[in-house]
Amino acid sequence: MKSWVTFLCVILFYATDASAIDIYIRTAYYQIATESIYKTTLRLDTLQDIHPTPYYSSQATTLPITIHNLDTIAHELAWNDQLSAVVVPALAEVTITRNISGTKIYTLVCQDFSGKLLGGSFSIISGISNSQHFYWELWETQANINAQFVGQNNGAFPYPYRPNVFTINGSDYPLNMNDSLGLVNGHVGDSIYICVVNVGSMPHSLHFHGYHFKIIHSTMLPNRSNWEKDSGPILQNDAMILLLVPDKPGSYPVHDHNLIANTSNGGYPGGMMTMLMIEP
Ligand SMILES: [Cu+2]
Repeated sequence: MKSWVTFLCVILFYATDASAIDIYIRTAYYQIATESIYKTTLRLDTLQDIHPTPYYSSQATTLPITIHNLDTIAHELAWNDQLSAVVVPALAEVTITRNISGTKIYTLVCQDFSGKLLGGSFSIISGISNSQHFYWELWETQANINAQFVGQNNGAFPYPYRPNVFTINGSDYPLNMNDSLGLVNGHVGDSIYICVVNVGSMPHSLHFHGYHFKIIHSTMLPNRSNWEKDSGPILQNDAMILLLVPDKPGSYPVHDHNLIANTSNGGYPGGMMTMLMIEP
């Protein structure tokens, strides 16, 4: 009997443990092509790395999330579909929960001045964990004033705002060609899910060459579900799931249709662009 109780306790412990996650907020300095910038990240590990780490949930659940703030200022976070926010004090942690269900993307976004301008976000994606999936976090910054946002609890949005660094998952084209999270690899006829999150300070508009995509989910524009398009806006704070089913092989670019965002410090082509690499 005693061993059965121990056994059940162990099972319960692991069942609870498996459905809780820890995320870590950090603001750090990175070199992207010719530019030096600061970026805020919310990652599933304590590494200093500019790449996002989306979490894929395989089942409907109530997910406890412990947010550890590694920065020396407080950060305020809110889900992009909710108004209420949570403050995580400097060098402290706070646990929140989120109900997860359906085919949907839930994105936590920094709301404090520093974290918002430095693009801090974290996504939980449900319903596609067993499918081919990719993730694009869109973020841009203005390198020559970017350091001024670090550690500021409040401030005025920069005017004029002239961003010159445009990134997908924290790197720009062609540096992002070895980003396995974002560079789409697949075959003709595959169902490829692409999650797109815009945590920049301007809308971005993606143009797919070669293929159409179907909008599976959009937080900000829910009435666009099932629209099939080759281009469309990704509004600020929106998180979308796009479905791509390639009808032919080929290597095709995807880029921001606002061509200023297709540059890296003024050089074209660069910035917010990646590739769809489709084999027969
Ligand atoms: Cu184009």
